[in-house]
Amino acid sequence: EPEPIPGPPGLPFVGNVSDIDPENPLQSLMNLSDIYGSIWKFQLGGAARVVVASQALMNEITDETRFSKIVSASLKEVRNGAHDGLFTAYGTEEKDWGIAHRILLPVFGPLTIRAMFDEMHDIASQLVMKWARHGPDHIIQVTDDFTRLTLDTIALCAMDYRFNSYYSEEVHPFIQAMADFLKASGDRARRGAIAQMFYRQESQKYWENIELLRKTSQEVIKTRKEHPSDKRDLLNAMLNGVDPKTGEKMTDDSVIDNMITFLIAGHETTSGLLSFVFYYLLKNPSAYDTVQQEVDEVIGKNPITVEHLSKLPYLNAVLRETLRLSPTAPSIGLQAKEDTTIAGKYHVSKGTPIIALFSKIHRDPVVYGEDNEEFRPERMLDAEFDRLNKEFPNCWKPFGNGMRACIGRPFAWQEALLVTAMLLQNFNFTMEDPSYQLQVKQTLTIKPKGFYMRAHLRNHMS
Ligand code: MNH
Repeated sequence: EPEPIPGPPGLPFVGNVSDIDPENPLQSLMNLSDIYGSIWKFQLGGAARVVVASQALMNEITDETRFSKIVSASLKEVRNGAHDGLFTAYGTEEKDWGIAHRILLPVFGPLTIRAMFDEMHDIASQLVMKWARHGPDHIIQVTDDFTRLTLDTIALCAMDYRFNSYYSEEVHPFIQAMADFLKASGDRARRGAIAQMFYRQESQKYWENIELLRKTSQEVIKTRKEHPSDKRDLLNAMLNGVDPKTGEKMTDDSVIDNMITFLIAGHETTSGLLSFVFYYLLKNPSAYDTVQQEVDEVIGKNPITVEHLSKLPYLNAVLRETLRLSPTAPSIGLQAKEDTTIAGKYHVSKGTPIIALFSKIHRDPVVYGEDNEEFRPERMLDAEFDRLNKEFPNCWKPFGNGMRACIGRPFAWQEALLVTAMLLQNFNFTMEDPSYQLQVKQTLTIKPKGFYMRAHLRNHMS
């Protein structure tokens, strides 16, 4: 017999609106999971949502025959700008999703991503130069500089466009439009359609920003078509690739949708990852020493090459452990394809949004034990990582699930390995405020708030 899904009692009209802190919904969901357990539900705007917070239940809902991705309220707002680009497409049945997915999946394979190493290295070197020039007196705004890095990198690889973000305090109009568009998307989703009517000016700006993003992308395409190159970048792949199934190419509109998609999906998550990596390393000196030693042994004072990146198992584990504790895309939305029963006893109706809460799933004590809150990269070294994933399938899901999982994962991984290794090779870092306690800033993604550090060039010392 089905049992009711537990959850906080709500008010008849507003539901559980007072239980969720709009500034930090993630923390609210985590706190409520501590009270209500591995599956619970709440009401917002008259609609039920189910939260899943354990590995066992995550494992159940990763079954793509029973569950599929849902485009959440905020993703729907992003969809106004990115249409059925990969990230915001409704389903795998959408024609443009299928064509783009089949053309781009091999492009994001390890081999093609290796070909983008030089461009990634170019942008990463600029960051090293900037921090070297500024010296140890300069207080580094960690997330800001990593966001400049990841944006410039994805723009160079996807649009052949140099924003040169390090050189100016002013942001490029395209970047500003994108940032404002993303912020407005979140705000609009929270507000709902009726309240939205009171924000006419903001609304106008939102649509103007979308227009600017699409116009700029159109010009990039025009330029590349007028001056073809044989670069193995994302732009050429999108313009020239042929879908093996239908024989079709991506339309210009689909190229624009996905160019904007890559810029949106491809920078904040990686920037957040890099920021959290340095936060956790600085909070955990023994992990810091171990990873720096590895970099010194493998790369030493040599110029870093793409071959080095596969020889850094501890750094690899540091990235995994960082995304375990601070998954920068903190949750994904799923839905049952038909009315169903979860955990053998909870009824979930077709289409009800299910929030897979990574930050809880990744702390499941059944999987990660007593020290689940600790940053311990050793548990993420290949042998142990493989054992965990075998024994507890889907216990680590920061890149999402199945067909709709992150296509940019190898890109992000190469970039994060490269940047972290180069920075550790060149600098010793210190935390600006050693007593800093982690605070999280949440938009579509999460980042450490108010986290600053200093960079001391290493070759002065050896
Ligand atoms: Mn990425 C989807 C996490 C880097 C492009 N990404 C997803 C999803 C998660 C995710 C989770 C699934 C979303 C959902 O189910 O609604 N992504 C990450 C993380 C990083 C990341 C944690 C870095 C760390 N992503 C990148 C990069 C790019 C990218 C870099 C592009 C260069 N991601 C995508 C795209 C999708 C996606 C595109 C949508 C794929 C699809 O549905 O077909």
